[in-house]
Amino acid sequence: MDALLVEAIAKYHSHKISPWQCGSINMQEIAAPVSRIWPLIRRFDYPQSYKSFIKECYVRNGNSSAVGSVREVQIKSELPATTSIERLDELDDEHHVMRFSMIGGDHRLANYQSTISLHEVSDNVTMVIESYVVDVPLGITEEETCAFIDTIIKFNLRSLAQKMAR
Ligand code: A9S
Repeated sequence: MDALLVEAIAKYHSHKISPWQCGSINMQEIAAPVSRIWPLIRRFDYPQSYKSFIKECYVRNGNSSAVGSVREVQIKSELPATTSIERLDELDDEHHVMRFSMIGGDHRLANYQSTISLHEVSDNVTMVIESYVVDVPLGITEEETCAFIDTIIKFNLRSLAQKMAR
């Protein structure tokens, strides 16, 4: 793997995973410059621009790009959950890194913490890296938990890639 990506993973995606948690890293190469992708990623108030499972999103305290902002995500009806309450933990416009946590909602992803970072691989190719840590819910295994979340993240990142290809 490219030395740049190894460094990025070490720097931004090396979460401490407690014994009751699991985590993983997903990557998606997108044929677009960081300058076209980052404006979509950084919109904490508008995740539905590329996240297909989200119907609506409301930011509670108005300023959506301030660390500490809380959003209420309304999930599409065909999914097992209806809402997720999420907090913006970091938004780094210089290094193109964003972190958020799930702090509530009627889903089973307790203490989900996600980091997404963008890396220019060449002048028109960006590598998107997304990692997470989450508590393993009672009744399902670590592998099943990560498989479920990886499927959603891969779907979101493919949607983003398709949106950029248009
Ligand atoms: O939104 C993300 O970036 C990541 C995930 C894993 C979102 C998951 C989800 O929105 C569903 C897709 C509805 C699945 C939540 C919060 C709970 C689920 O069960």
